[in-house]
Amino acid sequence: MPGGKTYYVTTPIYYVNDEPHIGHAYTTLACDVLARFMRLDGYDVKFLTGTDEHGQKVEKAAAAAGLEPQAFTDKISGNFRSLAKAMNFSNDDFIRTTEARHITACQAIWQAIAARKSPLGRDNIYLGKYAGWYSVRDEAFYDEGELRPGPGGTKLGPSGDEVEWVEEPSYFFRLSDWQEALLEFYEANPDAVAPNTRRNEVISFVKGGLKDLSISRTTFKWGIPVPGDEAHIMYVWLDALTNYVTAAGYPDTEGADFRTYWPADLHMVGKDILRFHTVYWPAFLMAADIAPPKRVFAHGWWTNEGQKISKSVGNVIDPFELVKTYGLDPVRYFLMREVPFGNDGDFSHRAMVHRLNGDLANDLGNLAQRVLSFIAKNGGGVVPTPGAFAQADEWAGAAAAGKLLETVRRELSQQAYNKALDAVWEVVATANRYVDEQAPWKLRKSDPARMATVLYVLCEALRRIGLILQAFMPMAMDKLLNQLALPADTRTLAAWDRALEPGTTLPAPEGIFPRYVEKDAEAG
Ligand code: ME8
Repeated sequence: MPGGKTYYVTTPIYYVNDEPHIGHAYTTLACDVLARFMRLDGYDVKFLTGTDEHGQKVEKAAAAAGLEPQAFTDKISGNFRSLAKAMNFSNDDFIRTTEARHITACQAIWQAIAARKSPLGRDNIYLGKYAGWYSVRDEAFYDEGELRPGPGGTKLGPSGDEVEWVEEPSYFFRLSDWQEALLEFYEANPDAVAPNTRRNEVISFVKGGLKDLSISRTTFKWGIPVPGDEAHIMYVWLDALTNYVTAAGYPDTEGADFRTYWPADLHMVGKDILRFHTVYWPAFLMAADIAPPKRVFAHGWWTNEGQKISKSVGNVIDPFELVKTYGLDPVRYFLMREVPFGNDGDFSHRAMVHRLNGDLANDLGNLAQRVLSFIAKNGGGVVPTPGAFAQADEWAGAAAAGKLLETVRRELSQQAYNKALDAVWEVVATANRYVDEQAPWKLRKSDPARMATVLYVLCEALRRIGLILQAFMPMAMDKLLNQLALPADTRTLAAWDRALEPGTTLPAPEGIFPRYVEKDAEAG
């Protein structure tokens, strides 16, 4: 799409052997909302997710399941596709790191890095020997100073998982030579790492000095062979990070896909994998003479009723269950609204029900319901014909809704989902107040022309709210816009100012957000 507006957004690729949980759903949802919003706003969007299938952790899990790693990953890689389906994610591609296109890209990026010199004129990749601590859970190397004692004389990495001592021949990436180039990159690109606290964290980490990074392993087999030395397989993080360029067609850097979508506009990640994405990844890319991504945003972590989520505690939140219990769009809404994006958040049943019954059923659902059923009963079931906007407050209400798009665009460009939603709900609240103040049920007798104007203003507010919220709650907003009889080709943001056609017949209104009723309350 030469010259067009394009947007490339990615999730991390998920460890294939994990059961999908709320953290995975959250990261991908944040990307889905942006992808949908940018599409509505006229961008040619590429939204990528997938599974991370190599490495020691997967090899061990396969062995425990009594399968060869390839057969094992083939068997379970569908779990994350099922999650995408259950959450109504609109990804354009799903990558598996065991695919041929990815193996080609990884070997090409290795060769591109190896073929070039570091900024200090040395080989970017050299053969050495690694001796140090490794966490299989994190697939990460740690320094002694980053460890703490665990049970029975073991040592634990920063994430609380046990580390093991590894000694083996290894290729190294000359990360230490990239320190200055990285600092210059952060300086020149103030938006490249977000939020700001994370940016500062990364800069001070890099300023503290970088050590060369082990990028190959020899003591197990499940990985991509190092070109030219097949006794080694590539370090799984170099392999995994490369997925983002694989999906853009690398190594075909002259191809349409790469030229259209690379550098990526946004890599969305959790805070635990910030260093990989904002230190190692841009360094690998610069070494291979590829532009780094424009932005990496690190979001926070969810806890469950105040407790850290972990398999051993048994409090993992299953997104499939959440959707079954509360409904898909309420879950999508809750995750994006409840927590300032970037901060940690707590999931609780109480908070979820509070949002569902409060924001969705009472505020937005009720607004739509009272306006649309009033029109069905008293307005002939058609889009009302407005008179003049006589009163200043009508202009104010309509103007608030009109400005919404600008606000939401600005907030979403900063991944401030909760602020975007706050702005929408301000309009919802203004509209609800407007209904109360204008009391169309009184105007019906006293001034039917004004009643029609008031109802029209409200339908227009609902149209604009619905247009924006399609990115967050696509199915529920489809229902709302259907009830306004809005033609499908005017459901994009290009039609923001295209007001409803008076006289259009409306379908019978129906509730959009059923209230959540506690099981015990139902029984009693
Ligand atoms: O890290 N709350 O994959 P992964 C919020 N394969 N987010 C959470 C979370 C929680 N409780 N728990 C996990 C990997 N996450 C690598 C990525 S990318 C080239 C390779 C998030 O399946 C976590 O922060 O362990 C991360 O962004 C994502 O889930 C996937 O984690």
